[in-house]
Amino acid sequence: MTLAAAVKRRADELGFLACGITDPSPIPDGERLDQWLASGYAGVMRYLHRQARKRKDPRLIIPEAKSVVVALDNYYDGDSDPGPAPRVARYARGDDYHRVTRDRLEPLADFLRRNGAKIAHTFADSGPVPERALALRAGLGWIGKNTMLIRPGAGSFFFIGTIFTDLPLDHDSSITTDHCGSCTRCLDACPTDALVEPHLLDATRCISYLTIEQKGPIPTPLAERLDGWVFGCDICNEVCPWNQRFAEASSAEEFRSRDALAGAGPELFEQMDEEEFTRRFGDTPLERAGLQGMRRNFRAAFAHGRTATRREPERR
Ligand code: B12
Ligand code: SF4
Ligand code: SF4
Repeated sequence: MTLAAAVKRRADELGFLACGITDPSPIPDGERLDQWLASGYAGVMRYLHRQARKRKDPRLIIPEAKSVVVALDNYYDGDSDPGPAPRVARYARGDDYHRVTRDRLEPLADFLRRNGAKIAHTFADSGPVPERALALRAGLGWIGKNTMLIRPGAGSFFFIGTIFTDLPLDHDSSITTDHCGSCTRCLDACPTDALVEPHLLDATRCISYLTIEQKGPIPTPLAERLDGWVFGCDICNEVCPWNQRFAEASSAEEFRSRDALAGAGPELFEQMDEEEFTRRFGDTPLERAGLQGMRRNFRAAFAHGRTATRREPERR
């Protein structure tokens, strides 16, 4: 068995959904990133502009790296409907994935070290890594019209983790087949029309950005369409037939739903101070939005309830 095959077998034993290997050479889709940034679609996520060179040329991230091991970490928490507001996106109902997926990658990095790697650096949304582009090139799936990396037979409810290593491993070839076909369910279902065309997301309209990344008020026309979401949004994943058909609950205990907001009323964050917020949510993904952000999100989501915002898409 080649070392590359052994790495994949180890990833499977460790519970990853899939594992592929690519190299850190410049990504062929760098122009997409430039155009996306130039269109202003990144909004206040200025770090994406600052990291653009490295995102386009991953050799700049760790110059000694010869291979990138890419692993998909399933976070699907079962098919429970989050109900009306407050709705928390599935990826944020368990422990904070930045830490969890990196911790889960560590035994795989150890395996590389035991096989001679001097460098085995893990990332999970924790650096300037073009994770979808590398996963695409590692043959792990295709980029759907909702911009997600989708894996045939698995869907898209997973995180993408990477290990940059100096080991020269056999590389996989990318899946070129686009399995979206004529489907447009994600574009039709997006409540804020953030998917401006297939494969093109205006993040400044995306509920995930509006409730987590940006710290200002949520513009009224978009706040009216939050559809009950108070942290992230799953709609363009939920409606995808590949998830409806293939998503299976993760076996990782860390991703089991412990949605601390289930059943919470609109007043939850109104009286809370920073100390209590940190005590209750400090080690959860909600920490990223902060107390002020969660207060803002609750006000908007409860003011414009889930059913009130259901509407026909404007696009077609
Ligand atoms: C910024 C960001 C966001 C922004 C912008 C999202 C976006 N679509 O760009 C916001 C805050 C809106 C967001 C939301 C979400 N995010 Co986010 N996000 C990121 C982050 C940090 C950077 C993404 C980025 O660079 N975007 C800019 C665009 C231009 O780049 P890109 O999407 O990576 O696309 C590249 C390639 O895919 C390729 N490409 C794009 N389209 C096409 C089409 C074709 C045909 C081809 C060949 C190539 C190609 O070219 C692009 C440039 O290199 C990544 C982590 C990372 N380090 O990369 C996570 C990441 C993309 N997010 C993730 C997740 C889980 C989410 C949410 C589901 C969370 C939620 N439930 O709320 C939503 C999904 C919304 C959506 N439809 O994308 C996962 C996605 C896993 C997956 N299966 O794809 C990532 C990879 C984090 C991780 N480590 O797992 N996110
Ligand atoms: S996450 Fe929600 S708001 Fe963002 S593109 Fe998908 S459906 Fe639209
Ligand atoms: S919902 Fe349809 S168009 Fe959108 S990503 Fe899934 S298969 Fe592709």
